[in-house]
Amino acid sequence: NEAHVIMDEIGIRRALTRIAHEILEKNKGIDDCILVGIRTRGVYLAERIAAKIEEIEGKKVPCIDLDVTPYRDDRGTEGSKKNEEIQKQLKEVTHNKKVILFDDVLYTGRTIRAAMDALMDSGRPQMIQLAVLADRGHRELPVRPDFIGKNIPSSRSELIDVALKEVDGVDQVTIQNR
Ligand code: 3GP
Ligand code: 5GP
Ligand code: MG
Repeated sequence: NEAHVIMDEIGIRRALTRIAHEILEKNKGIDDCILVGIRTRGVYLAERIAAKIEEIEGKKVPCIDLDVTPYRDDRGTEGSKKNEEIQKQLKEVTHNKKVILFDDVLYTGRTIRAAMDALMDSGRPQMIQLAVLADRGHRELPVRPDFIGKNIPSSRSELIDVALKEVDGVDQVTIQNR
């Protein structure tokens, strides 16, 4: 049951550098954009891209994090703060903005659906784009990423482990059987 390394530190860095350039190209710069990282690891991807964009473009881009748990259709929502804190915080920063969502792995698309719900509940973004480090397929909703670190065809029984320095001490994407 060994884990196979799909992306190492250098591979992740190059993929994120490419995505930063793709974001700048698609949006003709970074004006009116806001990066929204989905907890947990999407937050660090968004922060790294923001740092790269500042390096490349010399402009700061706002970066916030989003916890979509209260918006999921398939998870418990005990202590839901759906209608208060999250919305208030989001509304001020995302209204009329081009929102770029970040997640580490895209799978069924339900997390992204939940994230879009959270955003639409609180203001009206001009546009929503999606960036993921890994797309493993198996969508259950019509969700398609705009920016992809790596397509990782997987079987449902496999597990993709994303390790990022900020949380796990190392940058590495591996695949293994559950
Ligand atoms: P993340 O919060 O950084 O995305 O969902 C909590 C964590 O569990 C995720 O970290 C993710 O890395 C890991 N995980 C692994 N497999 C799955 C899965 O199939 N579904 C979900 N929701 N999380 C998974
Ligand atoms: P989805 O909602 O698209 O099914 O799954 C996306 C979310 O679930 C991501 O935020 C991710 O954390 C988690 N996830 C689903 N499958 C995997 C996987 O194989 N590996 C990891 N690391 N996370 C996964
Ligand atoms: Mg994730």
